Amino acid sequence: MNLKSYLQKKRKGINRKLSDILPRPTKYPYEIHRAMRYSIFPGGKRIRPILAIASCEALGGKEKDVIAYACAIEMIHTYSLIHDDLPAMDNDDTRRGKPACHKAFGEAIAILAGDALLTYSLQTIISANHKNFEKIAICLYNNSSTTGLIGGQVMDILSEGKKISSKTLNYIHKNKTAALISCSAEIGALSAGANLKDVENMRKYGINLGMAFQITDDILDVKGDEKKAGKKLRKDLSAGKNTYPGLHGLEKSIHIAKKYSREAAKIASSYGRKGKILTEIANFISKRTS
Ligand code: GRG
Repeated sequence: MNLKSYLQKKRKGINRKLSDILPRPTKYPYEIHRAMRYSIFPGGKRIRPILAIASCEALGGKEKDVIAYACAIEMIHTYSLIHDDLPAMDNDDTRRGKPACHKAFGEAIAILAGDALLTYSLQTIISANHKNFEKIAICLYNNSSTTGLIGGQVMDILSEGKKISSKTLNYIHKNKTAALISCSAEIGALSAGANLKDVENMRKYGINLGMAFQITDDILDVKGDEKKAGKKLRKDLSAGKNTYPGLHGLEKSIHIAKKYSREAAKIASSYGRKGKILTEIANFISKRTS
């Protein structure tokens, strides 16, 4: 199966499972369940849950072993997007091609929808009751907490409008973005019952992939569709955002993104045919255009 068909197929399965797990919009209190579903569907690229599945499959597991965890990761990712869009944080009006949750439901419900998705992620992990569920929970919440996603977000906010070192920018990118991507690949390995070496390899694969992903995201803001990029770049500059091209220049940023991408592909390709999809994802990540 080629990468495009693989991604499409996995996205469908993930959306089906998310819809099964999350409370129906007809369940009382309706507004919060509608807001959660509004932000989760139709969703974005679903790169994190797809990675969890691809890593599980590369290590001999099956989609059914990991799908619940993959959904829990997407819930955490979506909660972080809802909160990031709030006026107190990035103050974005749109997300995933439609009004941001706080624009559609108001700030209070948006905060609660983010909180509820975070809470549901834990319920989902516990209910799945996998033999490795404690390790999976520790991995997911370490990487989402102040030692991961939240830590990166805090440093990003505190660095706004300041000139920061490349060490600080790497800390932000590693924690805000690469941590959740890396733990997706790691959780895939844990769900497959992989050995310590393979779990560690998937963690390293994910860190490299996550860095390539975020630096490419920074680059796309500069290089992408001229109109959109111009608008976004102006917004980033006015908000004093710190980005790779801002600190290292465009050419060097492209070079570094490719380096991370190559390193991820090298790890994945050491798994031969089984690592094919992970290798293709790594090769694609720094070439993506959206
Ligand atoms: C509020 C705790 C907290 C964290 C917010 C996610 C986030 C941290 C900020 C959003 C802004 C941003 C550029 C984050 C970097 C990570 C990133 C590129 C998120 C977008 O991920 P995609 O492109 O989104 O995978 P989709 O919509 O495709 O799922």
